[in-house]
Amino acid sequence: MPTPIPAQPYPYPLPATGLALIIIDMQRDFIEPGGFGDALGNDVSLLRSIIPNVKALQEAFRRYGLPIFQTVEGHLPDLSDCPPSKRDRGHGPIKIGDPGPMGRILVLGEPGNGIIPELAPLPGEVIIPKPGKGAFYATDLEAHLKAQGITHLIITGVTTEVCVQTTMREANDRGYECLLIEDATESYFPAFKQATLEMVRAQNGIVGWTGFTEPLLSALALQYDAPVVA
Ligand code: TIU
Repeated sequence: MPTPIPAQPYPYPLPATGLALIIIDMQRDFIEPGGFGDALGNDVSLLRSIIPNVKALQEAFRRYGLPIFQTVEGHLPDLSDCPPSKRDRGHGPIKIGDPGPMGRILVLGEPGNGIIPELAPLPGEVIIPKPGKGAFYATDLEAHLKAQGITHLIITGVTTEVCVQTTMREANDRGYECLLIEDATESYFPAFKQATLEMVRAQNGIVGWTGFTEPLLSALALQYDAPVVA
């Protein structure tokens, strides 16, 4: 039986099985100075506030043996998976593939492409490299989810209106029940974050649900912490 947990537009049915945590693009490129986010002209310090909540969710999912999928946005060194339109967009002085303070901008395997140390995956945890904004486009995420019988996704990460929203819409169209965690997702643009939250839950949850970290942690503890038998 699913456990209903507080969410908008109505309680989210936390399932007994089939749940996974998705952490989108918590990589140095977007969160630290000198990366892609910075090159696009953004104040990257705005994204740091969610790190403790994403970490708390990551630790809870680890504790309960539930799957965690982290993504990183990045391209092959020869940029064969980067459309010229994406490289040219932004008209900034530094483009994808150019050298930067954390290695080549948005190239897989470069220091800037690494997940921030606070959220570093453990050996064996899945990292999905993705060339697009959505985590389903040109990746094997869906194959992983199907292989593990996942039906419900807890969605976190950055940035809310770009890679997070695109991923949530892709997941929703594929039939996944998605809960976006308000205080575990962030944007360079507070108004865009707010608009995304409202768009997701409008029309009785046209794209899914929005909720907060703490009620989810409490529900997970109730559901998965084994009762102590005297
Ligand atoms: N620029 C921006 O807000 N985001 C991205 O380019 N990628 C992600 O959202 N990960």
